[in-house]
Amino acid sequence: MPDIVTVIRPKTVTRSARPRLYRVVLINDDFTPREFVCIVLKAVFRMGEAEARRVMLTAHQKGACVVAVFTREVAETRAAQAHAMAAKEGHPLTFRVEPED
Ligand code: NFA
Repeated sequence: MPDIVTVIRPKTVTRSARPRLYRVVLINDDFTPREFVCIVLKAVFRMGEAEARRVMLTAHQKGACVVAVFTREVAETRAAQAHAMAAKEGHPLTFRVEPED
């Protein structure tokens, strides 16, 4: 005879209407080729050539540039994909993920 298992489910699950958002920030370095940075931005963040170039150049000149804003899981996944793509080619390219206030 199987045991009888009673599962108590909450009638409502309270979830924040607006989940916290996180910025993916491109960090400048002295080694990763500019063109490769653009390739990664286009592949992982679905940017066009002009947008990728603008973001790459801003990071190059200012030290960092916001790439996009996502929920936490998406932001961390994209940053990891972009970093993996660079690491595979031996480039030190890095991204930071930070919460928006
Ligand atoms: N500073 C790098 C170079 O001069 C280009 C770069 C831009 C790297 C943005 C990382 C982020 N080759």
